[in-house]
Amino acid sequence: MLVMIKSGGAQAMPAWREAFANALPEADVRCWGDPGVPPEAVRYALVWEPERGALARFPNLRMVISTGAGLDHVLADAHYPHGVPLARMILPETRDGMAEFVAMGTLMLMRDMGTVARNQAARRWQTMPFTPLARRTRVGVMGLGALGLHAARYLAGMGFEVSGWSRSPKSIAGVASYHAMANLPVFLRRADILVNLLPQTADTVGLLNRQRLSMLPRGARLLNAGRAGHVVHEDLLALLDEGHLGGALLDVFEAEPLPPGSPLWTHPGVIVTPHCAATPSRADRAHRAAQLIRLAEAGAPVPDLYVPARGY
Ligand code: NDP
Ligand code: OXD
Repeated sequence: MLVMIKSGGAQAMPAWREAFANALPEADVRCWGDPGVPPEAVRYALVWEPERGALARFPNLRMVISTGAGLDHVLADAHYPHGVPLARMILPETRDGMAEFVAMGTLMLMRDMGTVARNQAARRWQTMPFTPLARRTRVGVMGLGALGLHAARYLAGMGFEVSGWSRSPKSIAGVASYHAMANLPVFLRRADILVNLLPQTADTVGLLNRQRLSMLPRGARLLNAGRAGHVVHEDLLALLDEGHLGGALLDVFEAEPLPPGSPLWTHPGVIVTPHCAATPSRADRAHRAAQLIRLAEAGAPVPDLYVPARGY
C-alpha cells in the first residue's frame, strides 16, 4: 500500500519512514513528488498544505489525512477530489499540547509577560501594581471541539472563570456555554481573555474584526491559536493602539514564517509565537495515521473525518 507524504520536505522523510516502519510496516512510504511513483499507485496521502490540484492527480486515492488538526490548508484546494474522505489528525498529544499552550499563554497575558520580556531586553525595572489572579479572570474559549473543550476544562481546573462558544449547544461542568452567532456578543462581553480555537471555515473567517473585538471588555486580551484568518489584524492593532485591548498572543499567521516586515513582530502589545501551540511528534502522527489507514482498509468507520455540511 503506497502512502505519499507531504510534510516537512525531503529532510523529514527518514523520520517518517522510521515511524511508519514501526506503525505500519506494510506501507510503502514515498516522498511527495517522487518521480518513480505512478499516480495510480497512490492509495493514501498524508499532507500539510498540498499544492492546488495535486491530490486530484491520484485516481485511486482512498483517503487523505491532514498532518494537522485543521483542514483549511487542504480545503483551500478547489480541485480537491470530492468523494475522497479527508481525515484530520487529532491525538491526545495535540489536545494536551494545546491545553498546556493555552494555559501558558493565558497566564502570560494575564500577567503581562510580554511587557516584562520587553522590559528585560531594555534593562528596565517596572513592577506591577498588584498580582492578578486566575479566579478573578474570565476566559472565553471560542470553539469547544477536540481542542477547545479540553483547553476550557484545563483552564477551569486552574481556577479561571471559563465560558465557551460553539456552533451547537453544550453542557460542560464548570464552563458556562454559549452557542450560535446570536449569543456571540454576550459571550464576548464577559471575556477578559479571549482564546480562539475555532476552525477556519466560510462562517468563521474574519469573525474577530473591529466590531466583535470591540465587544470585549476594555483592557481584554486575545490569544489566537486557531487560524490567522479569524482575526483582522489591522483592527486588532488599531484596538491595541487605542487602548481598548490590552495585549495579544498570536501563534498563527497569514504568511508563515511571519515576514520580517510585519508590524506584529514589533508591536509592544503583541507576543508572537511560531505556530508551535500543538505539534505532535512525527512518530505519534505516523502511529495515528496508521490507525486511520487500518480502519479504512478494513472498511470500518474512520473517526475525525471532514463533514462538508459543517465545513469542518
Ligand atoms: P473541532 O472541529 O474539533 O472543533 C471546532 C469547534 O468550533 C467546535 O466546538 C465547533 O462547534 C466550533 N465551531 C465551528 N464553526 C463554528 C461557528 N460557525 N460558530 C461557532 N462555533 C463554531 O476542531 P479542533 O478543536 O480539533 O481544532 C480547532 C482548530 O485549532 C483547528 O481547525 C486549527 O485551525 C487549530 N489548531 C491550531 C494549532 C496550532 O498549533 N496553533 C494546532 C492544532 C489545531 P460544535 O461543537 O458545535 O461543532
Ligand atoms: C494544526 C496546526 O492544524 O498545527 O494541527 O495548526
